[in-house]
Amino acid sequence: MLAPALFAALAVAAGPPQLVGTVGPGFTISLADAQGNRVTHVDPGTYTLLVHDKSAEHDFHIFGPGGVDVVVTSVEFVGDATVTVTLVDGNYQYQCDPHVDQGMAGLLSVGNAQPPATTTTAAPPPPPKTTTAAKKKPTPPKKRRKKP
Ligand SMILES: [Cu+2]
Repeated sequence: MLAPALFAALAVAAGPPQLVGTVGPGFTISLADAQGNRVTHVDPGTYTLLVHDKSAEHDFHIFGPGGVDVVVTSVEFVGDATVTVTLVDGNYQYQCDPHVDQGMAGLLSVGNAQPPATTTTAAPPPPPKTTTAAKKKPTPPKKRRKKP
């Protein structure tokens, strides 16, 4: 039972470390390591970035310090694409350009950089449960005037 672990250890020793981006098929974008664990921070260095683009409606764009500004997969593209990126200290953002406003973006901090306090992927905490304030409604965006 020890042999598979040994082979795995040998396999990861070769080449630059890999990052794996996934975009689609829904309105989701993510970044993981080669083992599939979500990544929000890495050490500075050169990485192979493999992107699985599962939709013709999304792209995968990463940008940040050190001149990194790469559209790895275009909006129309569906499939896998690989680029090599050299990451330096700082914060990088990866996003789907057409759908940033819908939350299709994530942050990757590198080296000594601290990620900003806000995240785009975390859901807001649920409102406190109350039984008496249930009738309170937010103000409607536009007022309607009734004409007699
Ligand atoms: Cu998109």
